[in-house]
Amino acid sequence: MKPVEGLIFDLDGVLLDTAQHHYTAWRRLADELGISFLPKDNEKLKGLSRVESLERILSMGGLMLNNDTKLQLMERKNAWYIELIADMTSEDVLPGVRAFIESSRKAGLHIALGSSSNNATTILQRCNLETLFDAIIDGRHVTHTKPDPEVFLKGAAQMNLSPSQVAVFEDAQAGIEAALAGGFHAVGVGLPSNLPGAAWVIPGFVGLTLEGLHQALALQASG
Ligand code: B16
Ligand code: MG
Repeated sequence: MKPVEGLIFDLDGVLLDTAQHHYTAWRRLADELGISFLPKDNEKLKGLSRVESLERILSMGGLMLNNDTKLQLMERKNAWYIELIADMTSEDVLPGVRAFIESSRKAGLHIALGSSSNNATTILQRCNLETLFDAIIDGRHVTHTKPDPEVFLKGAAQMNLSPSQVAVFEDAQAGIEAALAGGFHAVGVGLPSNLPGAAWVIPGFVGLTLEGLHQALALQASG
Protein backbone atom coordinates (compact mmCIF):
# COMPACT_ATOMS: atom_id res chain seq x y z
CA MET A 1 0.00 0.00 0.00
CA LYS A 2 1.07 3.62 -0.58
CA PRO A 3 2.15 5.62 2.49
CA VAL A 4 -0.67 7.71 3.96
CA GLU A 5 -0.67 11.43 3.11
CA GLY A 6 -2.86 12.72 5.89
CA LEU A 7 -3.52 12.11 9.59
CA ILE A 8 -6.71 12.83 11.54
CA PHE A 9 -6.50 13.01 15.32
CA ASP A 10 -9.37 12.62 17.74
CA LEU A 11 -9.05 15.06 20.66
CA ASP A 12 -10.32 13.68 23.96
CA GLY A 13 -8.21 10.71 24.99
CA VAL A 14 -5.76 11.02 22.06
CA LEU A 15 -4.15 14.46 22.22
CA LEU A 16 -5.05 15.05 25.87
CA ASP A 17 -6.25 13.06 28.84
CA THR A 18 -9.60 14.87 28.86
CA ALA A 19 -11.54 11.59 28.52
CA GLN A 20 -11.12 11.14 32.30
CA HIS A 21 -12.62 14.62 32.90
CA HIS A 22 -15.67 13.74 30.79
CA TYR A 23 -16.03 10.62 32.95
CA THR A 24 -15.71 12.56 36.22
CA ALA A 25 -18.39 15.06 35.13
CA TRP A 26 -20.82 12.38 33.86
CA ARG A 27 -20.21 10.33 37.01
CA ARG A 28 -21.13 13.31 39.19
CA LEU A 29 -24.36 13.73 37.23
CA ALA A 30 -25.14 10.01 37.33
CA ASP A 31 -24.53 9.93 41.10
CA GLU A 32 -26.97 12.80 41.58
CA LEU A 33 -29.56 10.98 39.51
CA GLY A 34 -28.98 7.75 41.45
CA ILE A 35 -27.68 5.91 38.37
CA SER A 36 -24.75 3.50 38.62
CA PHE A 37 -22.10 4.58 36.09
CA LEU A 38 -18.79 2.72 36.13
CA PRO A 39 -15.60 3.06 34.05
CA LYS A 40 -16.70 0.10 31.89
CA ASP A 41 -19.96 1.95 31.10
CA ASN A 42 -17.95 5.07 30.26
CA GLU A 43 -15.84 3.15 27.75
CA LYS A 44 -18.94 2.78 25.55
CA LEU A 45 -19.68 6.52 25.76
CA LYS A 46 -16.27 7.68 24.56
CA GLY A 47 -16.51 9.59 21.29
CA LEU A 48 -20.31 9.92 21.44
CA SER A 49 -21.90 13.37 21.40
CA ARG A 50 -22.97 15.07 24.60
CA VAL A 51 -26.66 14.41 23.99
CA GLU A 52 -26.10 10.77 23.00
CA SER A 53 -23.99 10.26 26.13
CA LEU A 54 -26.77 11.65 28.33
CA GLU A 55 -29.39 9.49 26.60
CA ARG A 56 -27.29 6.37 27.25
CA ILE A 57 -26.83 7.24 30.94
CA LEU A 58 -30.55 7.94 31.40
CA SER A 59 -31.45 4.66 29.74
CA MET A 60 -29.00 2.81 32.05
CA GLY A 61 -31.05 4.18 34.94
CA GLY A 62 -34.40 3.66 33.19
CA LEU A 63 -35.12 7.40 33.45
CA MET A 64 -37.39 9.24 30.98
CA LEU A 65 -37.04 13.03 31.16
CA ASN A 66 -38.39 15.90 29.09
CA ASN A 67 -36.19 17.90 26.73
CA ASP A 68 -35.89 20.96 28.99
CA THR A 69 -34.61 18.83 31.85
CA LYS A 70 -32.16 17.07 29.55
CA LEU A 71 -30.83 20.42 28.35
CA GLN A 72 -30.34 21.57 31.94
CA LEU A 73 -28.52 18.35 32.83
CA MET A 74 -26.21 18.72 29.82
CA GLU A 75 -25.46 22.31 30.78
CA ARG A 76 -24.57 21.26 34.31
CA LYS A 77 -22.34 18.44 33.10
CA ASN A 78 -20.60 20.80 30.71
CA ALA A 79 -20.09 23.43 33.43
CA TRP A 80 -18.37 20.79 35.62
CA TYR A 81 -16.32 19.63 32.64
CA ILE A 82 -15.22 23.20 31.90
CA GLU A 83 -14.13 23.60 35.54
CA LEU A 84 -12.06 20.43 35.22
CA ILE A 85 -10.27 21.61 32.07
CA ALA A 86 -9.87 25.22 33.20
CA ASP A 87 -6.25 24.82 34.28
CA MET A 88 -5.07 22.82 31.28
CA THR A 89 -1.98 24.12 29.50
CA SER A 90 0.40 22.91 26.81
CA GLU A 91 2.04 20.83 29.57
CA ASP A 92 -1.02 18.59 29.52
CA VAL A 93 -0.63 17.50 25.90
CA LEU A 94 0.04 13.76 26.09
CA PRO A 95 3.69 12.65 25.76
CA GLY A 96 5.01 12.34 22.21
CA VAL A 97 1.93 13.90 20.57
CA ARG A 98 3.40 17.27 19.62
CA ALA A 99 6.68 15.76 18.37
CA PHE A 100 4.84 13.22 16.19
CA ILE A 101 2.54 15.83 14.65
CA GLU A 102 5.40 18.26 14.06
CA SER A 103 7.59 15.65 12.38
CA SER A 104 4.62 14.49 10.25
CA ARG A 105 4.01 18.07 9.13
CA LYS A 106 7.68 18.45 8.26
CA ALA A 107 7.42 15.27 6.18
CA GLY A 108 4.63 16.97 4.20
CA LEU A 109 1.57 15.21 5.63
CA HIS A 110 -1.72 17.06 6.07
CA ILE A 111 -3.09 17.12 9.62
CA ALA A 112 -6.71 17.41 10.79
CA LEU A 113 -8.66 17.21 14.01
CA GLY A 114 -11.80 15.03 14.09
CA SER A 115 -13.55 15.39 17.44
CA SER A 116 -17.15 15.09 18.68
CA SER A 117 -16.56 17.81 21.25
CA ASN A 118 -18.03 21.31 21.17
CA ASN A 119 -15.20 22.33 23.51
CA ALA A 120 -12.46 21.31 21.05
CA THR A 121 -11.33 24.76 19.90
CA THR A 122 -11.17 26.10 23.47
CA ILE A 123 -8.95 23.19 24.49
CA LEU A 124 -6.71 23.40 21.40
CA GLN A 125 -6.16 27.12 21.99
CA ARG A 126 -5.50 26.66 25.68
CA CYS A 127 -2.94 23.95 25.01
CA ASN A 128 -1.29 25.78 22.14
CA LEU A 129 -2.12 23.08 19.59
CA GLU A 130 -4.37 24.94 17.18
CA THR A 131 -1.67 25.96 14.68
CA LEU A 132 -0.64 22.33 14.11
CA PHE A 133 -3.87 21.58 12.21
CA ASP A 134 -4.73 22.27 8.57
CA ALA A 135 -8.38 21.48 9.30
CA ILE A 136 -10.39 21.39 12.52
CA ILE A 137 -13.69 19.50 12.47
CA ASP A 138 -15.55 19.14 15.75
CA GLY A 139 -19.00 18.65 17.23
CA ARG A 140 -20.17 22.01 15.92
CA HIS A 141 -19.53 21.04 12.30
CA VAL A 142 -21.36 17.73 12.05
CA THR A 143 -24.94 16.55 11.95
CA HIS A 144 -24.13 12.92 12.71
CA THR A 145 -21.54 12.13 15.37
CA LYS A 146 -19.35 9.04 15.73
CA PRO A 147 -19.84 6.14 14.95
CA ASP A 148 -21.02 7.97 11.81
CA PRO A 149 -17.95 8.82 9.66
CA GLU A 150 -19.08 12.40 8.88
CA VAL A 151 -16.47 14.11 11.08
CA PHE A 152 -13.59 12.24 9.43
CA LEU A 153 -15.00 12.54 5.90
CA LYS A 154 -15.20 16.32 6.35
CA GLY A 155 -11.60 16.35 7.62
CA ALA A 156 -10.38 14.34 4.61
CA ALA A 157 -12.32 16.60 2.23
CA GLN A 158 -10.72 19.71 3.75
CA MET A 159 -7.30 18.14 3.26
CA ASN A 160 -8.23 17.21 -0.34
CA LEU A 161 -7.50 13.55 0.37
CA SER A 162 -9.55 10.39 0.00
CA PRO A 163 -10.11 8.24 3.11
CA SER A 164 -7.72 5.53 1.88
CA GLN A 165 -4.91 8.14 1.99
CA VAL A 166 -5.58 9.00 5.64
CA ALA A 167 -4.92 7.36 9.03
CA VAL A 168 -7.28 8.20 11.91
CA PHE A 169 -6.05 8.05 15.53
CA GLU A 170 -8.84 7.22 17.98
CA ASP A 171 -9.22 6.14 21.62
CA ALA A 172 -12.91 5.18 21.35
CA GLN A 173 -14.69 2.20 19.89
CA ALA A 174 -17.25 4.57 18.35
CA GLY A 175 -14.36 6.43 16.68
CA ILE A 176 -12.76 3.25 15.29
CA GLU A 177 -16.16 2.25 13.89
CA ALA A 178 -16.53 5.71 12.32
CA ALA A 179 -13.08 5.51 10.73
CA LEU A 180 -13.72 2.04 9.32
CA ALA A 181 -17.18 3.04 8.04
CA GLY A 182 -15.55 5.93 6.17
CA GLY A 183 -12.84 3.75 4.59
CA PHE A 184 -9.93 5.17 6.64
CA HIS A 185 -6.97 3.37 8.22
CA ALA A 186 -8.01 3.14 11.87
CA VAL A 187 -5.27 3.36 14.49
CA GLY A 188 -6.37 2.76 18.09
CA VAL A 189 -4.78 4.61 20.99
CA GLY A 190 -5.13 2.67 24.22
CA LEU A 191 -5.77 -0.98 25.02
CA PRO A 192 -6.35 -3.43 22.11
CA SER A 193 -9.17 -5.10 24.10
CA ASN A 194 -11.14 -1.81 24.05
CA LEU A 195 -10.56 -1.16 20.34
CA PRO A 196 -11.52 -4.20 18.23
CA GLY A 197 -11.32 -3.64 14.48
CA ALA A 198 -8.43 -1.18 14.60
CA ALA A 199 -5.71 -1.88 12.02
CA TRP A 200 -3.10 -1.21 14.71
CA VAL A 201 -3.27 -0.18 18.37
CA ILE A 202 -0.58 1.94 20.05
CA PRO A 203 -0.35 2.64 23.80
CA GLY A 204 0.57 6.28 23.07
CA PHE A 205 2.74 8.47 20.86
CA VAL A 206 6.11 8.21 22.60
CA GLY A 207 8.60 6.80 20.11
CA LEU A 208 6.08 6.63 17.25
CA THR A 209 7.55 7.45 13.85
CA LEU A 210 5.96 7.83 10.43
CA GLU A 211 8.05 4.88 9.18
CA GLY A 212 6.68 2.77 12.04
CA LEU A 213 3.13 3.79 11.16
CA HIS A 214 3.60 3.03 7.45
CA GLN A 215 5.18 -0.34 8.21
CA ALA A 216 2.37 -1.34 10.57
CA LEU A 217 -0.35 -0.31 8.11
CA ALA A 218 1.38 -2.02 5.17
CA LEU A 219 1.75 -5.23 7.21
CA GLN A 220 -1.91 -5.15 8.14
CA ALA A 221 -2.95 -4.47 4.52
CA SER A 222 -0.87 -7.39 3.24
CA GLY A 223 -2.08 -9.93 5.70
P1 B16 B 1 -18.48 17.96 24.60
P2 B16 B 1 -13.64 13.21 21.08
C1 B16 B 1 -15.84 13.45 22.56
O1 B16 B 1 -14.62 13.96 22.10
C2 B16 B 1 -15.65 12.72 23.87
O2 B16 B 1 -14.97 11.51 23.65
C3 B16 B 1 -17.00 12.41 24.48
O3 B16 B 1 -16.81 11.82 25.75
C4 B16 B 1 -17.83 13.69 24.61
O4 B16 B 1 -19.12 13.38 25.11
C5 B16 B 1 -17.95 14.34 23.24
O5 B16 B 1 -16.66 14.62 22.72
C6 B16 B 1 -18.72 15.65 23.30
O6 B16 B 1 -17.94 16.55 24.04
O7 B16 B 1 -19.46 17.65 25.67
O8 B16 B 1 -17.20 18.61 25.09
O9 B16 B 1 -19.09 18.69 23.43
O10 B16 B 1 -13.15 12.01 21.80
O11 B16 B 1 -14.45 12.90 19.84
O12 B16 B 1 -12.56 14.24 20.83
MG1 MG C 1 -11.74 10.42 22.06
